[in-house]
Amino acid sequence: MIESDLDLTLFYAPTPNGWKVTICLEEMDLPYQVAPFKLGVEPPDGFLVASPNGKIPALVDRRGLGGSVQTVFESAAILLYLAEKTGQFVDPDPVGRYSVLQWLIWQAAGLGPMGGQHGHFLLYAAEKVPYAIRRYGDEVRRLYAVLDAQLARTGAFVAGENYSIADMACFPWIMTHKAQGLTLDDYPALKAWFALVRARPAVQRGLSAGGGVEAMRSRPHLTDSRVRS
Ligand SMILES: N[C@@H](CCC(=O)N[C@@H](CS)C(=O)NCC(=O)O)C(=O)O
Repeated sequence: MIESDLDLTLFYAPTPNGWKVTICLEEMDLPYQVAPFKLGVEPPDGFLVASPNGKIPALVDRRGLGGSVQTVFESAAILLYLAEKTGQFVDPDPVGRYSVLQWLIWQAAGLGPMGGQHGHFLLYAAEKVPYAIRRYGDEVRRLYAVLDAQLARTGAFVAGENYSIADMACFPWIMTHKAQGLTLDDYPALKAWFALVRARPAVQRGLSAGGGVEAMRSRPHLTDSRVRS
């Protein structure tokens, strides 16, 4: 395990699933260190213990539940873990809590994977597969419309009137809209929410964790969130 005086270590790469967690850590004002993970390269020490699925993000909390080391993988589980640890960004009452949980899981099971597949077939697949581009594209557009309607209903944030971990989960996947060939002009409530969330200082700090995308890709190194480059 990586030696540091910090309790929280995040195995991280600058991707939408990674940003969900750095945004959350910044919103909660929790000090953490970023253990860079270069996608497609030999994983760093301790990574597969924290993340048996072999994907980032994964969190190690040296002072976890009951005071012992806790590892958490899957970005939505990490957000929930941090929300419960700090008592922030998830409503304490059951109605509000389930609103947050539904939208958090909706993001993890729908918006994220469908956006990922659409991005892959649209931008990266060596072979152009029109059926796959159409299938995943249609589903991403449907999901954007679902989120737009929800935001029009709440008039504020994803799960209701309060900013929550559900917003932190959705935001990085809406950030990819241009790469997905979408315009937010088609989704007015989503567009307004996106501008509001993007302007949050903690969101900006979360997006530049580890020194930002360029630094992380060219010379990834262990980074302490208390020391900003
Ligand atoms: N459902 C997972 C998805 C994690 C995931 O797909 N991570 C990607 C980066 S965004 C990854 O680690 N890719 C590296 C690989 O597949 O080797 C989560 O939300 O944490």
